[in-house]
Amino acid sequence: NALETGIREGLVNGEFVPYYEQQIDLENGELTGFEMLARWHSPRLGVVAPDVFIPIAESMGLIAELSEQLIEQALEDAKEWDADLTLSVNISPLQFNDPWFPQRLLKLLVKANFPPQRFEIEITESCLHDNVALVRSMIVSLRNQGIKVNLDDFGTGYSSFAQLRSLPFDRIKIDRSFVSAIGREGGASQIVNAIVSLGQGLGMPITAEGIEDDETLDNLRALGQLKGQGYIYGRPETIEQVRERLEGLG
Ligand code: G
Ligand code: G
Ligand code: G
Ligand code: MN
Ligand code: NA
Repeated sequence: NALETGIREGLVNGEFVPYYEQQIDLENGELTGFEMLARWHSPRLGVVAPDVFIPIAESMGLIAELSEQLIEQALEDAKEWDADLTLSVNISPLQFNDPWFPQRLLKLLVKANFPPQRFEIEITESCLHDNVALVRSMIVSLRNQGIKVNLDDFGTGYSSFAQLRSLPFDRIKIDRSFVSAIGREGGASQIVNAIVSLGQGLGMPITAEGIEDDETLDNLRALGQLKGQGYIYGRPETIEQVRERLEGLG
């Protein structure tokens, strides 16, 4: 399989590159940090999206190696940023369900001399299996190291309210399918509103993903104190573009 060979070679040749998407405090418009999004700069295929290569890397048993390579690069990048900016990374369920995952992550942070308090992971509802106690102990052990654990793509999976209540997430990210439907589909803003209330009740702040226009932004700002991200602030950028952006901010 040509893709599998390409991924193996890409790992050896350092072809996997972190891109960064801004995360914004919607109250004051200030940058709070970046979400790292993987891209593959394949010599044969050009820039390949993670939807294509992540599932293959997972099936090849290479996802942890790939992810850790990207995290190492991202930590070196993020060390140059202002000390109040966070780095957030997406974690595959296969990585998250490795009992050694918290220790592997900590090892990367120590090696890079990066403060765990500025580091966040994003896991999806597919990480939350029936063994709630096990998932909980995983989250607790990460948080005890200072790492924040955010629930990504909320609303698209099957996580129950019971799970949410017993799992100590730092933050909930509303899936962009709900955000982009605000102002277009009846009911979407009610759903987003309900998730915001849920987050307030659980003491979990909310990030809205996939904000593309001013109207959606205004609607979200009226709902409460949210963080947000999306194309309205720009596309995911290379580290060179991020550096220029940060220099522009002074
Ligand atoms: O960047 P883009 O919107 O194309 O990302 C598509 C999907 O790939 C998203 O669901 C995103 O969370 C996921 N993704 C991006 N980078 C990584 C990564 O480093 N690891 C994992 N597991 N998923 C990632
Ligand atoms: O209070 P609770 O039982 O949900 O806490 C679970 C674990 O998470 C505890 O071990 C505690 O130290 C840790 N924890 C509680 N609140 C925070 C927090 O705000 N940030 C971080 N990083 N960890 C926390
Ligand atoms: O699953 P996750 O939330 O990690 O996915 C992030 C993905 O969403 C990335 O591939 C990123 O490129 C994409 N994305 C980020 N902002 C927007 C947006 O405003 N609109 C759309 N359509 N996609 C976005
Ligand atoms: Mn994400
Ligand atoms: Na998402």
